[in-house]
Amino acid sequence: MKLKKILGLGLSAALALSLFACSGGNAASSEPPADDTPSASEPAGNTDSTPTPEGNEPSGEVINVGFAQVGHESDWRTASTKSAQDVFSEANGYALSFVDCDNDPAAQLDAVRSFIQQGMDYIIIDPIQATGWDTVLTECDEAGIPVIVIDRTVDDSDKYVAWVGSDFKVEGLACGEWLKAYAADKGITEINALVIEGSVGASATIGRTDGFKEIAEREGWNILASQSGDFTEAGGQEVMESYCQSYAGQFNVVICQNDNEAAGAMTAMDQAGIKYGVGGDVILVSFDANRPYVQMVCDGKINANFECNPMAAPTVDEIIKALEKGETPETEVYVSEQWFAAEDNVKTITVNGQEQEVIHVTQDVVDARPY
Ligand code: GZL
Repeated sequence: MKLKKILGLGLSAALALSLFACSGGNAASSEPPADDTPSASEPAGNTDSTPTPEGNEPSGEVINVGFAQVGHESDWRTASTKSAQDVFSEANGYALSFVDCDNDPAAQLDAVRSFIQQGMDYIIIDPIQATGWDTVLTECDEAGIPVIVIDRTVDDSDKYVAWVGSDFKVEGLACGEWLKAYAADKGITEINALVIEGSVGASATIGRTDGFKEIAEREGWNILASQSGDFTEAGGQEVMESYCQSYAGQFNVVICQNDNEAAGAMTAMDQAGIKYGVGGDVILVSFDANRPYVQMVCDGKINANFECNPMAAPTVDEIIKALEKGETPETEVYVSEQWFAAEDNVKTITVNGQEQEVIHVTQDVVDARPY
């Protein structure tokens, strides 16, 4: 198995220029990953040390990819991992080295360094935390191994060739705008919210927290507490149990920053005899919109769910295949996401000047969910 090296400086400089040129468009592209991902029958990229010049077909040799995944903390993560394993398959011309970093930032850095040692052709990272990356990404750059970041963001280094993921602040803003419209329609004049945040230091947590807080401050809502449930069901239950003790009778909204925390929060509120969801005393909101939780929206247990699309791998495949052919790929791609609600009283919301439909969840909507 011949492992490819791409000239570090030459490639980085060229890609840095393309990154600069492409990053002018900050507007989120809501285009879903293109569905023209090369089919399994198309040859893999070349394996020599420079990108293929125009016109030369890739050699068809295997592309070696190392993927340092956050962990296995949530349904969302499972979907993200499955998408990567489906796309970076032997049939698609890849040899995937996958490391589940178990939510441990140090283990994730070790995984990336092991990929460098193994001489991977490409390294994919979903960063557990947004900072602490520049040293190891410099090592990747010096080794001439292009890095592609997916999902969460790296906020303290630009030494990667592309990023594919979500605008987490938009997700938080959408949650706030929906809640404003929903409360107005229901005649709710006071919002006393409890927030169960995701993992500390994760860009998903930072963005969703900042977005919701911005609307809460604009609308004069009270955020009674905001603690991390670490994106897990156990974490969500533990925080909600504490909230039920400390804020009994004081809250009418619970914001869970992912579905698994919402599952834990529901268990805690059931145990405390608190009625949530449609017709309940507490409005329950979640993020991710994995199918089982969109079903809960349909069933009225969750009032609204803001999708975070885990299917970045098909777009990463396109980026790698473009690089293999010496083309300049998209270097910043936002995955498309939808907003779901149990009732149809809020038809659309507008975030950053962009109006988007709020999908009223019926069983057909649930059945059509891809993950
Ligand atoms: C967000 C992703 C988050 C999900 C959680 O893009 O990183 O991590 O919202 C997952 O479910 O644990």
